[in-house]
Amino acid sequence: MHRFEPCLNFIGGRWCEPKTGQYGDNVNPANGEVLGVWARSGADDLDDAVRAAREAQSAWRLVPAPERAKVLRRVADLLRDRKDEIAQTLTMEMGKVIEEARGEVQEAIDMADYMAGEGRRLFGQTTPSELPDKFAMSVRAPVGVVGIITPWNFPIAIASWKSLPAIVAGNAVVWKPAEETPLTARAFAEVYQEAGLPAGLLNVVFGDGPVVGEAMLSHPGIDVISFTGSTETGRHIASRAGANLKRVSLEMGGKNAITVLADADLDLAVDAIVWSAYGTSGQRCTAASRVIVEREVEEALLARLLPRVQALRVGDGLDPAVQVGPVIHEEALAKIDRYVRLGVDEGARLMTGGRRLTEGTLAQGYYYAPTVFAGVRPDMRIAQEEIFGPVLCVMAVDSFEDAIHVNNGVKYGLSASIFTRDVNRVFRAMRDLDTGIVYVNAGTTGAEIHLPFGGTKATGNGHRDSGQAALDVFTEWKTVYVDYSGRLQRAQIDNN
Ligand code: UN1
Repeated sequence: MHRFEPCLNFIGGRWCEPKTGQYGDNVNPANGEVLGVWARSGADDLDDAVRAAREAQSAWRLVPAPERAKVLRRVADLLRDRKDEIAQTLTMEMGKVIEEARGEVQEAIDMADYMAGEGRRLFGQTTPSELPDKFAMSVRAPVGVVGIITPWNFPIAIASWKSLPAIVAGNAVVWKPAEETPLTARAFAEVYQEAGLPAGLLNVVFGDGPVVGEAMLSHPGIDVISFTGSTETGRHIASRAGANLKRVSLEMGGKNAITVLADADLDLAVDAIVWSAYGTSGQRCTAASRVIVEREVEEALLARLLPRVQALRVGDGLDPAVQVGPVIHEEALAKIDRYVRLGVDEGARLMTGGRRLTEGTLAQGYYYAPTVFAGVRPDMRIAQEEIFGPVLCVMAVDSFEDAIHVNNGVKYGLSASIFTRDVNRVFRAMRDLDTGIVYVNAGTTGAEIHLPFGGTKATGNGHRDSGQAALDVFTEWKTVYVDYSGRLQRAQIDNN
């Protein structure tokens, strides 16, 4: 017997077994326990979900947005009631420490509150017409059915970023959650159900990326795909969905750096580095995996940083004393370790960590020691590629200009941070750092839900999650001209 009931698909308001009859295991990364199973669905299950979504959306688009928003308000309230319970489940299946899990559920609550407010905005634009007695405006129309594909590292926050704006804007959603975090997905779907979201507006199809995800990309009943995950998968999604003329919004990898200039408050910078590099065991797309430090303070920074990293308590995230949980699974552990070996081979100096932790009960889970490399050169692979684990590369530079150059010298462009007390450099950095998010005197993590979230270069494709910008993913601009002159007015006739 498993601790949890099987995670079934949620289609057309009903919980249903997958037509394949197959299931996959949900494993607790803290101790290897199989918590339960999830439906390993096939393309037929997806088909049912899309059909339910299309039907439900044809009525939902006619419901006034302030009425739609009432459901979101109840979603927020139910999430508030269940915050602890959902956070516990999230920690159990994903591994992040409990206070971060609570923070993540709070992110979803905030998004529900924020997007509920959007029900009374969804602002369009009115514009003067070139012609007399004519009115011109552009309004936001729903796109139809939105396919969302979400990762395991923020199983409820990212799902909330995508589903809530989609639904308030009048769309229906077909959601493929990550295989690793089905319980959190189910809990979120239950909240939607109990909040009174009409059947078919949120459908959950559990399954593997190559089966369910792939079927979403070519399904004619899905209008938009919103994806968060690896750049490799995102690239594939973009090309497949592009061939089918679907709009695609992609949030992908990062290789985020914290720059520490010589005039910085070093203690503050160290606090931020520890939090941004090792929070969520480094498994955030916004995690800091590089520190770019002006050479004259490198020694002083390392002297403060290393003891702090060594003192981090690693263990099961349900223990409130633990600061760093496990990584998601064995393959992640192996990948992180391969990068660490590579870093050593490339000539970087391993200062601390660099190994799997197997002491006592840690052996049953997937734990990696918080790791610091120093003497890293910007062209090393460990300084260029996303590791997605608790590994930090420290690089020394000789000037502010070099720091910006090194920050920008990677293929990704999500988040960047700079520590300095020089206001001129703050504004220069704001202008010249080429990422979608810039922090000044704060770490690279901690984006707030009412501002646009996303990145440049290989991190994104120009769209943004969160904030008002999210609405651009889930709506079409519809331009409307109303001529009240009572006669035919021909535009673009030049008779001067
Ligand atoms: C992610 O890692 O995919 O800014 C999202 C942050 C969080 C979101 C991270 N609010 O770190």
